[in-house]
Amino acid sequence: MNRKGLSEKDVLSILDKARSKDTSYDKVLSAMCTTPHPVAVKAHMRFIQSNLGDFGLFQGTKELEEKVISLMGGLLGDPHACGYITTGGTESNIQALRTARNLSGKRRPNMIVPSSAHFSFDKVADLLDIEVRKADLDAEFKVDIGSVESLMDDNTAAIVGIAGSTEFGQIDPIDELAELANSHDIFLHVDAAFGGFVVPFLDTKYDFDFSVRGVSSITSDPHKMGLSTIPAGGLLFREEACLLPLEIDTPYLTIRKQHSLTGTRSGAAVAAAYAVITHLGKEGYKKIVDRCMKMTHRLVNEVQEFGITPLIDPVMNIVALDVPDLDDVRKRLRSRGWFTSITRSPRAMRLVIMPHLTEIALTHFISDLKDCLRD
Ligand code: 0PR
Repeated sequence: MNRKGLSEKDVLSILDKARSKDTSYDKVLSAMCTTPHPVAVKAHMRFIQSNLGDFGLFQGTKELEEKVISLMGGLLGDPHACGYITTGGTESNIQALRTARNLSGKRRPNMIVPSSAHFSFDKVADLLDIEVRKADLDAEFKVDIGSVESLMDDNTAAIVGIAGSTEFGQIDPIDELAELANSHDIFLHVDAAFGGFVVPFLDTKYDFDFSVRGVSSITSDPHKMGLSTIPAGGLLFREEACLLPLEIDTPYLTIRKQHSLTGTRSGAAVAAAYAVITHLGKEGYKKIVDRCMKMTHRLVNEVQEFGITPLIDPVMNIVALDVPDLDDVRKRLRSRGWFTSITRSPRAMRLVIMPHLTEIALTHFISDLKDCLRD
């Protein structure tokens, strides 16, 4: 550490230099985060000192958190859902499975996840010592119910379904998973980290949330399509009893008990989530999702004109395109500034059409993709 402090001007100039190396979102088609809504940024700055790790000191922020959970619960089929604002999808998935494992009482627990599950479930398996069993997908990349059933046994503590898979944007048949979970009295967790702020606003209706009997918990992240600031994930449970296995005594804080994985945690992210959710309302989110879906369909229609097809008709604003010479084409696109991503199996070009993408940028991308196929 330097002995004498630098002037504020010098520090800010170092920061600006570092920031200039960061990518602006203009040409990013690989991210699931986006530029936060301005109202979220304002709210975040107002609560920058707030620490929900000791929420007895921050009662106002705690009330906002309860309201956010209730608003998100309402959007996900149960305004009486309980839970808390996490650091993101990974923490929510860890905590949901921790609850499931502890409630099950199994000594050698396993969980069944679709093979399309996010890598956070591999972290869950390692951290919580739960065996992870990956179920096959059907031709449309939804989890195959027969495969889930064949992997279940007496040690199965939880089944996981995804509403908005990271790679394909697909929605698993949550109602069928719920039937399995109900008939075997097993915990069912739905990972809607991405889909939580998309699926409720699609024109097609899906049964994926607490309205399905048997769904025990849901991950849904304000810092993805919720347009809130990072770090804001959501973990929601249908029943208060699900919070008990997470409870830890905190004798020397202003509160007696804590359910969160982290100790100190951002009240700013909670205020930001509250601000953007109440400011946009259902109509605001619907407009954003409609715009992303319109651009997604436009992308698919226009690339089909030069022979590129999607692996499935897009369900949400994530597209997997079957592109020949995938690695070379991606490299060429990268040299033109574009960030694309891939699906693992089958390998395809994965594109996420986030709110930061403009129609003009999309026009350029489609034209660059066409050129890069020929280069
Ligand atoms: N569940 C699903 C379905 C996800 O897609 C993700 C993240 C998670 C859980 C984990 O969420 P957190 O990253 O909030 O813990 N999906 C993206 C990914 O890891 C996140 C992402 C965001 C990737 C921005 C790139 C990026 O630039 O692939």
